[in-house]
Amino acid sequence: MSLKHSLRQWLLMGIAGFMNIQPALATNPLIMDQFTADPTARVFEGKIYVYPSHDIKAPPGFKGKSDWFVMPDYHVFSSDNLTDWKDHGMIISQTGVDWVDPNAYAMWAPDCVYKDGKYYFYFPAIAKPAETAEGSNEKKRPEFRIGVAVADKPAGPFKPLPTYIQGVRGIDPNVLIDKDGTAYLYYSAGRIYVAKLKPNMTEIEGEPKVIENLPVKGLVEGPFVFERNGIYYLTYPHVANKIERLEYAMSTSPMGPFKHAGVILDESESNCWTVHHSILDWQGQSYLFYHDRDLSPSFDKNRSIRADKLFFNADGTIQKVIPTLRGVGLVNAKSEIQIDRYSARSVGSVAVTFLDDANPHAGWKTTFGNAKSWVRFNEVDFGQGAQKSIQVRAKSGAGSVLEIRLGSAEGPLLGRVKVDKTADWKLSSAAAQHLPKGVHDIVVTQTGGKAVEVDWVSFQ
Ligand code: FUB
Repeated sequence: MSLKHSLRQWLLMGIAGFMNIQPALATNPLIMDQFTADPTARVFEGKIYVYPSHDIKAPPGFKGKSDWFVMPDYHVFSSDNLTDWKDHGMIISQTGVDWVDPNAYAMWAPDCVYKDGKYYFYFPAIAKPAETAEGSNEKKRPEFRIGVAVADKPAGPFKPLPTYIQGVRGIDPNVLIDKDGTAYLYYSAGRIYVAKLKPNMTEIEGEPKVIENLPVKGLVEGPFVFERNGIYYLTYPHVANKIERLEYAMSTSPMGPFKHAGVILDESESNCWTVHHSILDWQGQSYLFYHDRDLSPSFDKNRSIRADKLFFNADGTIQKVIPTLRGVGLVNAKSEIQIDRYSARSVGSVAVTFLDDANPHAGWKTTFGNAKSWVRFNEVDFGQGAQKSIQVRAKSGAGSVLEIRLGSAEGPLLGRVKVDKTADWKLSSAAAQHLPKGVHDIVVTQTGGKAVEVDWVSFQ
């Protein structure tokens, strides 16, 4: 790594670390420095807030199962552009809630809603094993309950209530506040249940009811309900085959009856067993937030959150979401453009691997195997197009050449960067020409005949 590069990285990380903002990536996964799962995305106070759960590697002395989830707490993240994500830090921990077993590491998928000036954060966790059941020596079995924490602001501080919601046993809470102000709590416990919440948002009215007409074969969990043009959509992960995929059902009422309507997201190509999601409208576009195992290919209980665009058909049905590496945020041309999160690539001869297998959080590199191998990276924001040079962080055992073009592999040439023979990562640069204003796709092609590894490309 060159001194200049180290200094720049250090400065970027320093600034980002100070403000808890990640260097802008805008790509999938959304969060690189930690594992995140089960994202519920909401718009509060003009920003996107994402409430995921938090997977970690088992800490020393961990007594649970080695191949299972280890989930101690929750962080909240926000963004006003889908590119820069700010980590507001930990908002609730298993050690800070009276009723939660502080050693259970089972802070599973949460939700957060706003009502009458307060933010209500709903989270499942394993309750402290109660002392002996009344009148017997029998120990109560640990069970999942759903708690509530309340805040004045979307990032907290959240104050957990001393006990869980009475009458509810299960996981994956989701709350819909209907147009008339009535709030409904959905959750899963083998099947999906719904109960009306009292106006205090912390107690249910009557008994929870099972939602009928959903698949009964294969696990169904993780409900996320929303209303659009008078249609209520109940979306949920379901194991129809071997692992979860996202399906949905439609109704004209929040309590149902719902009718199964189709699949939103197919099973993950990575074979991640779980998927868990939410759907958000932001500035006229709908987005699916979900998770996969990008930062942990060999252990799918260390997950990472993603976002991709979601589209409705004219009749209100939902088109299948196409999962991408590219994600949804615009990428500034001056940033380190991570072309390994490409939008498209040539067939064969392009490989994406971790920069450092021992530290997946450092991200990936792209290896262009032979001449004519290329990747396209969509939606780079050139602003006023005042950049003058192209920089590439690359290495090549025999030396190579990269061409960067606008739009397609045949598009206008923006520059040709020669990468000298080097065993170490090195910055190579070339003058840029024809740089456009505004947002454009770029294509990076290897034209030098020898393999070259690329960390990132940037326009300065
Ligand atoms: O993250 C733990 C559990 O895995 C969630 O609660 C489920 O929805 C599944 O994603």
